[in-house]
Amino acid sequence: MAKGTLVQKIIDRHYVDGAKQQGAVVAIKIDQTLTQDATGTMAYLELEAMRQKKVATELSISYVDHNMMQNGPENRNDHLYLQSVAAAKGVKFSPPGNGICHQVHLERFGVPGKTLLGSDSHTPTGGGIGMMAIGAGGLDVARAMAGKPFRMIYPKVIGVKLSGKLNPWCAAKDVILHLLSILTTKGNVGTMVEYFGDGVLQLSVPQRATITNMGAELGVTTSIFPSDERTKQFLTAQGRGADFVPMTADPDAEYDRIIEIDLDKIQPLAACPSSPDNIKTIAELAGTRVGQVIIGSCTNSSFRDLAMVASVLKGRKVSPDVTLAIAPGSRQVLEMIARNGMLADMIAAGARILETGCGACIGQGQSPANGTISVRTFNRNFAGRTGTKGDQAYLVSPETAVATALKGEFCDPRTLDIEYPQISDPDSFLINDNMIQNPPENGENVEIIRKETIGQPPLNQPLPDTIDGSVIIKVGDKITTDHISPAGIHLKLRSNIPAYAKVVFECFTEPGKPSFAERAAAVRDAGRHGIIVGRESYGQGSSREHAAICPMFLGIKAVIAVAIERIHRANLVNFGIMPLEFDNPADYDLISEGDTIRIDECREQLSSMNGINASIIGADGKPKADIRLKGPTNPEDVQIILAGGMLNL
Ligand code: MIC
Ligand code: SF4
Repeated sequence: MAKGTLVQKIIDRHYVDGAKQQGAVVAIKIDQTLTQDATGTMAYLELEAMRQKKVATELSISYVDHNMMQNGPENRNDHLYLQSVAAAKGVKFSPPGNGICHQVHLERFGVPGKTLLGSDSHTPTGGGIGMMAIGAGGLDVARAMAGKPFRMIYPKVIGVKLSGKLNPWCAAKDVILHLLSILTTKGNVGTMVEYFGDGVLQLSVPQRATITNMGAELGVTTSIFPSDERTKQFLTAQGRGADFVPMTADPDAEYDRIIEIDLDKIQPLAACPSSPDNIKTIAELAGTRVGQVIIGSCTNSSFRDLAMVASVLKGRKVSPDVTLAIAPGSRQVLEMIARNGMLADMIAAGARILETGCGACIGQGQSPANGTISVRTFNRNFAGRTGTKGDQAYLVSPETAVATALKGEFCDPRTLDIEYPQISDPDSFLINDNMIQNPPENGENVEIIRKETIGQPPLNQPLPDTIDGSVIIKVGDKITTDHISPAGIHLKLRSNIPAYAKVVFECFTEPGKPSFAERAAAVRDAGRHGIIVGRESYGQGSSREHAAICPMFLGIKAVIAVAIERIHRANLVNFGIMPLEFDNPADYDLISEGDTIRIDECREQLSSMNGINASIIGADGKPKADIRLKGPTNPEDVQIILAGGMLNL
């Protein structure tokens, strides 16, 4: 299946080795890489550990967009390290203030038909311009920078056939929210989504990028649009017409599943707390009071989005009951709206203008008040991600957000007595790359700046032969990497693993009781091993490898779950933690926190790739049950785990 698809064509062109067979592991060449600061410091430390003199890709770029609060010296220390290591290794550098990696990459660097690997889960934004753009952990990106191919599951391809045209006030965001209501956030590992059909031409590149960006929430490997006339227009307007390559699927392309979406039928939607697939129509929510509206993030802060918002705000006033904050996605967008007066219209209406960057999306500021509703144009509303415990975050389109900001309550924008501002992409964007720093031809003598908060990635021990594992925590479905390694105020600890490890699973710490980190460290220091037990879709969300590195540092040897998400699974392997899945999902119920999981001859069992026998022993020392677990089924993963992680290899 999947013959003649865009996905297949790009994989064929980049094929290195492996079986071109669904579910098998295939290795592809990576043309471009991107990193951002919150995952980037570890990625470049890992690249240094590989003793790689210079990157081997066509283009590698390091963005600073996540940690920009600079509360304390840590963030700026990271920036200086990133800036200097980029120069030393032949990597371009996009400093704080230049914009969110995905938005800037789309505008200035993305090329149709190329492969892009990024240490951020929303790297598939590049699919909007026809790239095969994939999010991965920092170590995988470091390997790609070193010229190594990227290994992934040869995907199943879901074809999404678009027809018709969006009605006024109905947005690209509503299309992807609609798709999330169909496919949900779980069960899509090993799949790619490819858009085709007449409706595609109705969407501009930034609209397509909104859709592929939030494809990350489906848990698919990536999403992709064809490269067509609209792509050419966009690239030409970015002064990059020469980068255009037409790329479409064959007319008789075979998809594994086809989902048809009629754009005419799309209506304004919201993802309700606290999962991107908890979808309701805005009409259902209309009238509910709202305390905060934020417009921005890599999903919805293009020139089109903000120009539409400014046009609605012009001459009007934000409701006194809400705060409206707006964060432009890139300096290009900010400079354009500043020069054409739209920024002034936003300010005059009462909007608070935030720095260009991730900011509130990753819980850096703008936490909502307790018990109030926050409406955001972002892509994730995982519990607590706003920085407020018990938060109620809703994800909507910029159209719904601005209407809601004016009314102070959920408002279906179609009910506004305002003419819909039809914004088309400009014929030419304002091009100013003067912040991008190009590396010197030979960076060998560049001094790499390492202030005291820049640590080293910790090394693991080879996998022991007997696992005497204590179940440190048992969690339920859809545990995200935000649960495991929270960001927000802790984001500044990303370069300091011992400090960051202290907050692993912080959201589950009960007052007065020892934290996960304390319990795990006690087990580790007693010479035993730690185990995490999860259910469906464990490790959803971000690409942060810290959600593997910190548990590894705390002595975790295995994650046992019903299903583990793609990027997190790869990160576990890279740091020598066994990703194990229950042969019989019902066995999940047999395990309690504090039980012992014993795996004898673990190295041999893992190497057999034939399943693993384990026994559960209750906290009272009595055997409870014997169970079967599924381990990795490809030899490379097994070798990495046996060695105690990729860096040991
Ligand atoms: C996110 O949106 O969760 C992040 C922050 O961009 C992460 C990366 C990180 O944790 O640094 C992601 O999406 O991969
Ligand atoms: Fe930044 Fe949010 Fe996009 Fe992640 S999802 S890259 S935090 S804007």
